[in-house]
Amino acid sequence: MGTALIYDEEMTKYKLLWVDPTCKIEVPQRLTVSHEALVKNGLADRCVPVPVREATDADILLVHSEEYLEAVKKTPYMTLEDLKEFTLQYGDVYFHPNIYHCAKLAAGAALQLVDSVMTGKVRNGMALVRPPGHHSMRSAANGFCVFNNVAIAARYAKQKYGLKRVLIVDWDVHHGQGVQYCFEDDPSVLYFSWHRYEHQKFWPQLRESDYDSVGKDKGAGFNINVPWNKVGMKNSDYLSVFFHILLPVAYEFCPDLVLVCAGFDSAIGDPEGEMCASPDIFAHLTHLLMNLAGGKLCAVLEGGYHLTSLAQSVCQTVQTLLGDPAPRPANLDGPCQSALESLHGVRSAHRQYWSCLKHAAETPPSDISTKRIKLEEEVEEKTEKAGEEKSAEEEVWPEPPKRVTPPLRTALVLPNGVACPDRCKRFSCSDDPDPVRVNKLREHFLKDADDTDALTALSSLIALVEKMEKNEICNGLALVRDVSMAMMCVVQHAASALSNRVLVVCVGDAVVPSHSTEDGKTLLVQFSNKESEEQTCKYYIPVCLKKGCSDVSAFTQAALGLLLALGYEYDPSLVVLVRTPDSGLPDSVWRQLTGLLQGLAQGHTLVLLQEGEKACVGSTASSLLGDAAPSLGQLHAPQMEDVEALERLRHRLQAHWKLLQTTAPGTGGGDKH
Ligand code: Q9C
Ligand code: ZN
Repeated sequence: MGTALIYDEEMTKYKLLWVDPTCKIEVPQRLTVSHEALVKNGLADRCVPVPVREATDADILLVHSEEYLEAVKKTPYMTLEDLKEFTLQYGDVYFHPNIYHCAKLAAGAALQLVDSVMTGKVRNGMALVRPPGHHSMRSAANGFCVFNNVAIAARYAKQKYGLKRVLIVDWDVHHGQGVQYCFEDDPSVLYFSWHRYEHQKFWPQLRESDYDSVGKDKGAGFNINVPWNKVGMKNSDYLSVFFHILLPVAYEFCPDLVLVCAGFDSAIGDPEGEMCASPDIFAHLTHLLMNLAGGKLCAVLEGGYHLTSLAQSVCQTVQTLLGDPAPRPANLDGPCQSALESLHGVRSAHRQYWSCLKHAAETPPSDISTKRIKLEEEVEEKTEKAGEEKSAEEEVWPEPPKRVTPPLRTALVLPNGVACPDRCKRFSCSDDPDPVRVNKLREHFLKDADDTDALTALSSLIALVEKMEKNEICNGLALVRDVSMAMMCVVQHAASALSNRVLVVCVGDAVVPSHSTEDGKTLLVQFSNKESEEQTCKYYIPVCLKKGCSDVSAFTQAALGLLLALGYEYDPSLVVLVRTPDSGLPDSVWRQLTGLLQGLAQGHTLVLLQEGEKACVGSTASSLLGDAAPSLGQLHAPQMEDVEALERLRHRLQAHWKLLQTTAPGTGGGDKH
């Protein structure tokens, strides 16, 4: 199951024909540089090429009015003067004799992508298109957009394939107000957008881009706006919003298809966004969405105006869609104050609609609005001063390092008699065991010094970890007699290297090496139903859930809002994932967890399972190979006790772990409890 890439040079064949400073950034090279970068990095060749088509009138009318379509249809025949005049009735957009043709191709490209994914021709894909779409409205062009490509695709997908729920993630730095208006009262399409807002000072300066526009009537709760009230937002700010808003809600919503308004003006260097997130953050944003909807994800280009930044971001996105492990997420130092205020505002505005946010703190609306007025004045002063100096200096950032994918994806250490699944390699060091190591293992871990099977298994395990450290193997799975011993053994080995950090995730109540967390080289998170005394160590985190791991909603909430956030901030070089036979964790959740955790440590995940668990080898290996996990179904509200326990834990830990924060200190918005 591959990745579709849709691109057609024809969409480079229109441009601005007159002087207009607001439109001059939207150039044909946006598409050529993106495509050339994909070719240069060998990514285009690995994709399935899918041709564009023209969207039909019927397709376009799914979203736009007949009058508007008829008006746009006339533009190819207009003189320059007519085009200028026609353009004037809309905001921040330009027309060209060939733009109608390109706009039909852009919308058609989105539909071709939906068809390729929905018919199973590919798993996911990206369409590189111009003009973009998310600002265009039922009867108006706007913000460089003519037809609303993604909105049309969502309606088309619902109609043609009978989909019940579509998620639209708009990570472009502008608010896709056209998409919002289209689905405002529609609970079958969940629209999420973050955008530069600056308390309504930034284009398109709409009151309805704020977090309190949550959708209307039946659609209430299905429109999520995250306003950025400052420029300079970084990777931590973006990831915080994913961990504490988008992912919990998306998992609860359980979409049949994910569409991404993939604008890259939210990356560093972009003159419009003025944000500071690095291009490789898109590897993570993509990865984190890739296990929703059984992996059915369609990314459609929107904005992105710094040609180098844009091309890098497009490559990161496509390479991740292809299944290559994401680079280590560096410098996650927690969200800034302003991002926390937004996070808090969004979560409280949506707490009545989503059970995963029910526990979010309420904020008296008066608090925020007075704050807004005060801030507005500050912002005005600042932008005036900064304006002149800023435009001259160019932002610089290092080119994302080439993502080298290990020659072998998944290796398994299995006892004799257990078959190795397809596409994986059975791994053993039995031909060449290092005698020094064997002795060490015998001394430290084995009661019965002559247990050669156990010795071979542990030696193989260590050899496998070493291959992962050298990036010769991406990930692995071992069926072992004693998971506790294997865990201990791996942790001890890995921590012996100076720079290594190991994240150990234990699902179920095995004996864990909790004493190895003192030096910070191991972060241990254990899920079980065993109440344990309150921990004081930053690196040993027992998570106690009432029904252990059998409550899918509670576990998912903990995995997204707690474990992922901790894992990203810790930035391990290896993830060890352990499950005990009695954990109670359903297979679908296990596969989701395995998939999500591969965003860490460049995908270096080692799964340890107890010997008896042969039945899980196939599905676990499938997740390690990068296959999408099955959906969890729409999630219900977790038990109140669990929610409260998780909140208490998050609250206690957020002093040490900044990515766990969801409220700004000093906003009067402390959590309930
Ligand atoms: N600072 C998209 O990214 N406003 N459209 C320009 C000048 C227009 C952006 C204002 C921005 C439109 C798809
Ligand atoms: Zn944009």
